[in-house]
Amino acid sequence: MPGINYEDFLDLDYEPRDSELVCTFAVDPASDMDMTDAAGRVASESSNGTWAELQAEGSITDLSATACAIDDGRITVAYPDALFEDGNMAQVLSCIAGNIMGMKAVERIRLLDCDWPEPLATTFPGPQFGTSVREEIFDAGDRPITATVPKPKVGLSTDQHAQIGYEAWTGGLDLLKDDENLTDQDFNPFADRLTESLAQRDRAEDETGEKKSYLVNVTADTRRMLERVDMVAEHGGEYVMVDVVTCGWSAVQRVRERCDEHGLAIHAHRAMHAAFDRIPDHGVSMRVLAQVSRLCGADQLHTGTADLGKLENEDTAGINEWLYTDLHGLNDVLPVASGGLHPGLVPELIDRVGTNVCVQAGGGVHGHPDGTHAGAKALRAAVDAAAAGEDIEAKADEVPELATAIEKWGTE
Ligand code: CAP
Ligand code: MG
Repeated sequence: MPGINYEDFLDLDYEPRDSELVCTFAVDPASDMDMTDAAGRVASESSNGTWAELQAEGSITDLSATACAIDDGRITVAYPDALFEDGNMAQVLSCIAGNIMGMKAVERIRLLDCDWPEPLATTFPGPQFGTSVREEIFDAGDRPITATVPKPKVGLSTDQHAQIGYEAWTGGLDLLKDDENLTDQDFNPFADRLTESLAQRDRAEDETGEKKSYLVNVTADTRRMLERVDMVAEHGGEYVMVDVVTCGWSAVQRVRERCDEHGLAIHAHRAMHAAFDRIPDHGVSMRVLAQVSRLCGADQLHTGTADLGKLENEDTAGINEWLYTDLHGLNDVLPVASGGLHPGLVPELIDRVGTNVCVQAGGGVHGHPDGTHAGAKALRAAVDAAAAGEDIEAKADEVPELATAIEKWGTE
């Protein structure tokens, strides 16, 4: 009986089967290791191998992954379908982004990309709505939908928060969004905020004749999240917001299941993603986190501002493109551009990411010299102009709030 050792996991002539999950890693081997040695160890440790050569007695199911290509610091690994449990993202990630991230055989390792095969991908639900929210909820036509998050992030009372929502909605924005660290604290309890904000939403809808909605942050342990999802449905919301990385994929899967029962959409915020994806040669790429979010069922997902805003971004346009492409019949995902945006940046943003997105601005709305309502008008005017291919400066001649925003923040 042959032993199972690291070399058994390397076969550069191997052609992955259609049913296999194929992952690409960037690998910097440890100083005493060459790329071939490192590749065998990546495939081994992420599937069924370990450091010791095994004497496999009798017949066992062969669940070995195969390192099948090495090219320019990158390795390709194919994983057999039977290695994975259906619809269990935690288990999948424990294989492909687990122990290998810390093994001494590599100096650095980054999971760059995954090619998800149909048998595995279709055990996940994918988004319930995806980009169709623009049409189905808002009837937004060719323009991006718009959102704003009250600032300061925390500390506003429930009344103040709901009032800001009213001003933003009546100023022309589609969505009010909670900030990531606002959940259910004493200064602004979840249940009160939900009901008061939705009451203001109804008022804003009556006054504007436009559909408005609220991204209320349900993030917590799973039990509390599910209770909050039920409350949102009961009070007539359309969405919940979940911080998908901090609460974990298994929790997201449960929320997706519950949202399906209620017909609620999921807005995926991604706080902590940079702990995985910011160092370019280590960790898990945002591209893969986006893939995981889609499989688990996020309808809209923060993917950055294509480098226009305040935060580091990884290939926003490329990730968005992937979120739109066919994935074995699963719905697509609406990308959300957010982080340091203001009206003057919108034309360039839309140039870089297109109009099938949500444009989200906090400081760039509430920091307007004339307040939230004026800031909302300015952002909506900028989005309308850019989506229609009109010059933003010409639009500013018609919309004084936009002129003031441009005067304050410029157009770059
Ligand atoms: C934006 C934001 C969002 C970030 C998240 C903030 O506020 O509310 O959480 O955009 O980052 O707290 O920073 P501003 P990303 O509009 O005032 O910048 O979208 O990259 O995941
Ligand atoms: Mg935030």
